[in-house]
Amino acid sequence: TKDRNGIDQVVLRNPRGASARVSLHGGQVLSWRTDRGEELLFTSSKAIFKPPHAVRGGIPICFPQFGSKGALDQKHGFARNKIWVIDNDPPPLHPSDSHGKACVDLLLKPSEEDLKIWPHSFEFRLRVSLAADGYLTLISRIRNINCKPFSFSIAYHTNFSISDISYNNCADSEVRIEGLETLDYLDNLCQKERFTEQGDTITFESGVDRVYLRSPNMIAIFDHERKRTFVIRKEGLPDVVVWNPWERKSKSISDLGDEEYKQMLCVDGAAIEKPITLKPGEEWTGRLELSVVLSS
Ligand code: TA6
Repeated sequence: TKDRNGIDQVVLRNPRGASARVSLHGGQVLSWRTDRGEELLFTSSKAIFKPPHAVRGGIPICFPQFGSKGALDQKHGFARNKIWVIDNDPPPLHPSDSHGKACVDLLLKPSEEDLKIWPHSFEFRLRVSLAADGYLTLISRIRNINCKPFSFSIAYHTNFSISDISYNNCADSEVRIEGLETLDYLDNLCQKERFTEQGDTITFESGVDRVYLRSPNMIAIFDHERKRTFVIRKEGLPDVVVWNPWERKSKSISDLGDEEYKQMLCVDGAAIEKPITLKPGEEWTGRLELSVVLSS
């Protein structure tokens, strides 16, 4: 299918009726639905679907840099702003990564223009797959096809759709994250200073913009009100970004509605603190697997 700007999108469906929609704009997953048709990812009603704008919602891929820290002026790098292509002949992955799954393989290579601002030739292969049980998996393979090493950061900037996060005083509508307890984190709201998490779980009462370091490979987001638990499993992605802009910052983000921060929570599997270095010919693989448990 095509979006309203003529950009191709691929819809993955599993036999039970769960689905995922992937746009070639950014190689971005824009929708992930359960077999009951419930949308699990947040997309802003003000999202702009025209490159070079990045789409506010779903799972933008931040590459080759996260945030503004790095050689590029472009926040979060250029991968999310580019049109990717379908890779019809991807190098094989482990059979368990394809068997019984609906999947699409995408490819991003740097343009002449990209090479001027980031002079490193690479091939970024992304496989998005939807399994029979509704699990959504994103596997990134990044290869250095240059004659000198390069380093990069990466994040799957996942916008989860949640019930009202600002309501967390009421025990019934609590949104919380488990798996980040006792970890060190960098706080973007405090000059990237390093702190150690003290709480048992992470709950929300104001804006949060943090990079949790060296996290376990499984973390969970509990959404009490919606009776949903998202489970994030990851490999090769040691860090976890947690972001919610809250009320004041939302007003400064033009492609986010003033009240929409209540319905979103970004929790990213990422490799940020220690950039990944690839020698010529080397390839890195990072994997993110998302699932949801509905209890009702
Ligand atoms: O930590 C996440 C973050 O870097 C925040 O600072 C926030 O601005 C967010 O990403 C979204 O970035 P964007 O460029 O999409 O507005």
